Amino acid sequence: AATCVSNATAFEPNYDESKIAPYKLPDPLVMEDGSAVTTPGRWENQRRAELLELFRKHVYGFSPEPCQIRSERVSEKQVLDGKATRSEVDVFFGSGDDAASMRLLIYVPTSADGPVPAFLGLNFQGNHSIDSDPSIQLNPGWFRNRGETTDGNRTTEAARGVAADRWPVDLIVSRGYGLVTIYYGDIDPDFDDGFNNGIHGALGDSLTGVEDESRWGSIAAWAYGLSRALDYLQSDQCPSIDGDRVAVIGHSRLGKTSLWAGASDPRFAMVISNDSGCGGAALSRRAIGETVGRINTSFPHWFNDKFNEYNENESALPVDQHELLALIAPRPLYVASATEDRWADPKGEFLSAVHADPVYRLLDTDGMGSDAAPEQMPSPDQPINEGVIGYHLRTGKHDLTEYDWRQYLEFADRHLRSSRPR
Ligand code: GTR
Repeated sequence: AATCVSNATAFEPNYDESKIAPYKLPDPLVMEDGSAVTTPGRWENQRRAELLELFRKHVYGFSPEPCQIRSERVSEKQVLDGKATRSEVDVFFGSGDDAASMRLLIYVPTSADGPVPAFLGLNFQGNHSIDSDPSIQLNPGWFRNRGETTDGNRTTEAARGVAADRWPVDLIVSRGYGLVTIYYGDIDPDFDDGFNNGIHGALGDSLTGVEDESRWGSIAAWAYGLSRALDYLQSDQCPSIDGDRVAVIGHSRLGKTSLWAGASDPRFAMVISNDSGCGGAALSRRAIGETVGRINTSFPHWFNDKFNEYNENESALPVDQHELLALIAPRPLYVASATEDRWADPKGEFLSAVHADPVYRLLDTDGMGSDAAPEQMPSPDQPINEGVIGYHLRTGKHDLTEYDWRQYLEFADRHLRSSRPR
């Protein structure tokens, strides 16, 4: 993203593997007291909870308990030559008239003969950037400035349809899936205001008994919004989508967000991390490309304040990001990287999946497939997708492309096709 160097002091990223300081990853299958986790029950009942708590305390922050939601359908229209029904639905964080809200843009295939599985993901440039149809309302909220698509932190008509490449609606719907997307700024505007705006401001008072330094950052707020969207998709208000078969997807900072959403909310049936990098899938201890210190300097609001203690001090972290992936086990997880996206450390993203594999195997799945996790990174454009953890390294830049989507659709065909009893 264009913002990555704006407010930085001199920072030279390291891209040289030989300069990585020796590190030891924490073992997801060893409790903090040193005892081994050797049964699925001990993982589920003890270690998983312990790790979640550690990520809340040291990395993403504690979020409030789920609030009540209510919803209001704003529009409904047949689109794509009648192939899909598109609707806009406002979901409110709370029952009061003045509760904060986010707007869901929802596509459902019209040919479906029952509730469909769906992808749910936040978008960067507004729902009106997914599709150039002028009947989608321009989002009235705060936007990071980005060329002619914005003017003084407001979106402009020029933003219509600009992100259509990242959201191949026709392809998704033709394959029998629904798509639900939300502008991330509806939940929390992406700038540092001391955690006061967005739902931080609206719901923050309900978060009590948490040290200031461990209160929720923006990634946790965005993930909280995704969980409330899932509340809606699982409710009677949304009969066309099967809320038990929702894959949460995100790119980059929103990939970090989909991982935290999937880790903290086990109702997400599948989780996709597209080029999520530092604070997402990439191992922090490698410190290749973007580092903990760098991300906390550029984006002080994404993580909790305590995460700053690990700037240039990653080995002091009680967790690393493979354990975030492990929190998603045994549910299907797909991690994707891109060859030119060195800032996000593709190898660190791959290794994270490899080191989450033992937890998946303990939980009786085939992890990354075959008998053991792969030792080598796959070649570009050679997905690993036989198991319940998928991975690919796409040729090209930091982006979410049709190639990526085709892999996710194939993976979803394997794992989300048949409905599961609730
Ligand atoms: C960059 C940031 C990355 C990634 C990216 C994005 O500036 O350094 O961690 O999140 O933004 O979200 O596009």
